[in-house]
Amino acid sequence: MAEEKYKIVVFGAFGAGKSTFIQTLDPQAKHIEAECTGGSTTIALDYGRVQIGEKRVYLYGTPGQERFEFAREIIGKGMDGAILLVDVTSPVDEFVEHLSTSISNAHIPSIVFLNKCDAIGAQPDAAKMHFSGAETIIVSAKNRRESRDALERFIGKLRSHTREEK
Ligand SMILES: Nc1nc2c(ncn2[C@@H]2O[C@H](COP(=O)(O)OP(=O)(O)OP(=O)(O)O)[C@@H](O)[C@H]2O)c(=O)[nH]1
Ligand SMILES: [Mg+2]
Repeated sequence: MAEEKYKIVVFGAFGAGKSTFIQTLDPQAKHIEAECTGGSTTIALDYGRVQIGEKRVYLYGTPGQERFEFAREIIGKGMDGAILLVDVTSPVDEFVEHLSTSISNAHIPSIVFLNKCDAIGAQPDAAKMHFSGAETIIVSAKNRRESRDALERFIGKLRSHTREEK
């Protein structure tokens, strides 16, 4: 049986946990980053691969800083699905709204992962209400089992298709 391939792009604000999520799912994931106050930030992209049964999933993480809009547009080209990763330890702001609207306008399957649910001060219920029109899953990107289960649930909903090349 031919392998199915999916390009999935992870969107989210600065520090939402996109790189952590991809690294947790694929320890061999590649990441281009720069130092910033309090840690590091993605300046180009994250790239990881995950095998789910017959399905090969190519994960692309976008930079969360607002000024990298052009990078998000390029990385998003040809995606089969979009994940919006939301940090539930801080309120949903205008930028996250903007990402959510951009994903809706792309007319591709999408899902909201409510991240950092393990952290003190996490408010998943408030975030869940905010995205009441979308499917949401509670995760901690630091937890491999939770991250993988959430990804599997999303991939399972995507229309099955087979591609020669991506
Ligand atoms: N407690 C907790 N911390 C998390 C979780 N996911 C990520 N973090 C932390 O949040 C911080 C930012 O995580 P990153 O994965 O770098 O976030 P990012 O979305 O890639 O950030 P940018 O590339 O700058 O947009 C790091 O200190 C992570 O360890 C989580 O599920 N729980
Ligand atoms: Mg990052």
